[in-house]
Amino acid sequence: MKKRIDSALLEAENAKRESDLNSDYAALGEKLARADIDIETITAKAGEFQVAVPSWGTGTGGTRFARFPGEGEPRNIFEKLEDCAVINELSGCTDSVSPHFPWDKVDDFSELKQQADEYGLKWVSVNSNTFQDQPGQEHSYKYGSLSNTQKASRDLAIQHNLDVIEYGQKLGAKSLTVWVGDGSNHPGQQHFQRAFERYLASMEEIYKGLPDDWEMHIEHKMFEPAFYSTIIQDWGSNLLAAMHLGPKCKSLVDLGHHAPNTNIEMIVSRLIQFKKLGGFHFNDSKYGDDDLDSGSLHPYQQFLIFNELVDAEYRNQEGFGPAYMLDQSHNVTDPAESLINSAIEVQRSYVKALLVNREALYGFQEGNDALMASLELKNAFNLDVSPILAMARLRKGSAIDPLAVYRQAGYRKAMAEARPRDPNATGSGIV
Ligand code: PSV
Ligand code: MN
Ligand code: MN
Repeated sequence: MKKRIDSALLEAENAKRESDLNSDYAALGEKLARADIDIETITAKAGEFQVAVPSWGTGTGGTRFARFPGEGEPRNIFEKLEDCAVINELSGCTDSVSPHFPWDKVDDFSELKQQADEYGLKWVSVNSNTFQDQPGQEHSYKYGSLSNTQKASRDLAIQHNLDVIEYGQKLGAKSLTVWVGDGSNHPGQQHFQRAFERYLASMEEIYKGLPDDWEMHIEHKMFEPAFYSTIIQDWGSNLLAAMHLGPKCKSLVDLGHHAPNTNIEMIVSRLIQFKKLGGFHFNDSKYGDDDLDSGSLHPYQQFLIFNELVDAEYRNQEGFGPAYMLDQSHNVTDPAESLINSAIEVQRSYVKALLVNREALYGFQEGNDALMASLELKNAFNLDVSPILAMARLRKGSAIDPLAVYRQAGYRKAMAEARPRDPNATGSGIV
């Protein structure tokens, strides 16, 4: 497999840390063994865990006020893929990429697929973009796309989604994620029911174009860019649409798309129960769709979500198999560093959730022992599983300390030279 980080450097950095890791791992293994948990089983599962990287996350995001790009940022999808390869090489848990069209401009899909294959990267969900007009676009999305009152705009948005499915097929992807910015800013501006009917009719056309082995994922979002109402404002509308459309359509949960304090883990449980959980966009937030690094503010919430996911896995819940992905906007960090760190934080939540004694928890729940039930979760959350994560990385040839290797490699500096900044470049993910 083609590498972008010097293997000699990676091995030397790992060698410096290996003996400390072995001691920490042995100590944690002993501790877990006292609770009848086999550390090797957990480490093997950690090694299997993967979360996809969004192509747009590899560049500085920006806000609606400004964008402050860093040196050496990728200028096209091929360079974004290069950064995704680095992120995966070091973290060992991001073996797939999710592209966004037409932000990602591709002339030759086979060339792009070949580059991904060489890096051992897969393509997962493809994302359509009908939340902004493209230069020269004939029928605007200013008043909505799939739910626009004007048929010509709706048709354009439908056709774009069908095109995106075709691009995805060329790359070997298996799902389409649809998020639209449709909504209204003024009470009375939009007839709620008619707008939703138009949206559903448009989505039916896209659904018809899905290949047999594909899924379609709908992303709900409470507000922004529309600030009074949004067509798929929450998981309720999302689920209604997914149920209306059929079994290949499922709901996607982006953590930042809910009101603060929403019990997201319970939404996740409901979607699991009705076989409608399509996937996740992980990120963290304090106020709205802040798109901050995963687990940077609410690691316990992220753990509680994984508690539901691992529970479904444990119970062999039928129809369960969500796609995991990051969806973040990096404004003050090196995007590659944030993505490495965030992927590991998501993996950390998964591993901690594996430590919960499910049968004990069910017993506390049945016996209405609220305190012991909550401690069963809290004790798992409080355990530092870093040695497991580091060991999983070491065993697959990734870095014990990914950020240290990234910085030692001087990757960003090298890219600043290799990728002189295009003064006309626009944002690679400003939403
Ligand atoms: C919308 O806020 C969103 O979360 C959707 O996933 C978009 O595709 C993505 O952000 C674009 O940045
Ligand atoms: Mn998202
Ligand atoms: Mn978002």
